Amino acid sequence: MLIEDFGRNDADESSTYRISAGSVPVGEANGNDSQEQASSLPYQAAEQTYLESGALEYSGDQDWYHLPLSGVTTSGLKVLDIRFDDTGANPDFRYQISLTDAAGNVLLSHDYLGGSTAYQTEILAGDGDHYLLIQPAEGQLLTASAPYTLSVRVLDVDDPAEAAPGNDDINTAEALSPGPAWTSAKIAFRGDHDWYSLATDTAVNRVMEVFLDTDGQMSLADYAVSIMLDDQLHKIYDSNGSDGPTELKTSLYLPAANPSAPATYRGFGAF
Ligand SMILES: [Ca+2]
Ligand SMILES: [Ca+2]
Ligand SMILES: [Ca+2]
Ligand SMILES: [Ca+2]
Repeated sequence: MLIEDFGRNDADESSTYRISAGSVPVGEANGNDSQEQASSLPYQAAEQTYLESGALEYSGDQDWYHLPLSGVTTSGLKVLDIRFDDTGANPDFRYQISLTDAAGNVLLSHDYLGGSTAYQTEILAGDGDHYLLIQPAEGQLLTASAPYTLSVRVLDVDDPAEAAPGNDDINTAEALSPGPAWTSAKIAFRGDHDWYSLATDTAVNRVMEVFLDTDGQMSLADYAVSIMLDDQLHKIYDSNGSDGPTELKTSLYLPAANPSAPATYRGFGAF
């Protein structure tokens, strides 16, 4: 350990200080500081959840956790319900939570501010086993132990529209038939985009009506519907979906196209 003046050596005055150093017990010291050393997330069968509590306790502490997802089979989509909370011991400390799949793809990177409400998200799992990493956010200094709790529940989510090739982009949009019939679907995970296309008769002027609702059920997502014709035409959304059922509707004027024009693509997406 070296103590010295830092810079401005031409203006030094004598100045006293005191220093103390000692060792303290920690939950783990260099026990899981790399992906190779990742510790297993303990599985609680009763809650069907992987649960762990830990702490960032020293400079350079990284906490890697191994999720043995290749051994978990689902009939639908494998979605991870991830929850993270601090215990209020170190408010304003910024944690970073990262999730990677077996191939090293980063599926989630989130900064969590200590003292705020628990973080929860649902992520579509990739292939093979996964890894969760808890570390201080970039630029965040560690001056005191920063404890946390972490839980991961593996959900089996039924969303047939996501079967390959899925409907996550405009090129794999699912065709809708014009008319009063409803198509039921689901926003199944964070970042789920559901694209639909609608072929319209362009010989005459028309008004297109679009309805999206949750059939009277509480909505668990903030829904947005964008209606595209070459470029974005119109967007409707519910910025606080969780305050009750969602009902969105809109009407759009679709002018007749020049008969010599090529067929025009019209679709809309919700996310
Ligand atoms: Ca630790
Ligand atoms: Ca560690
Ligand atoms: Ca979907
Ligand atoms: Ca989708």
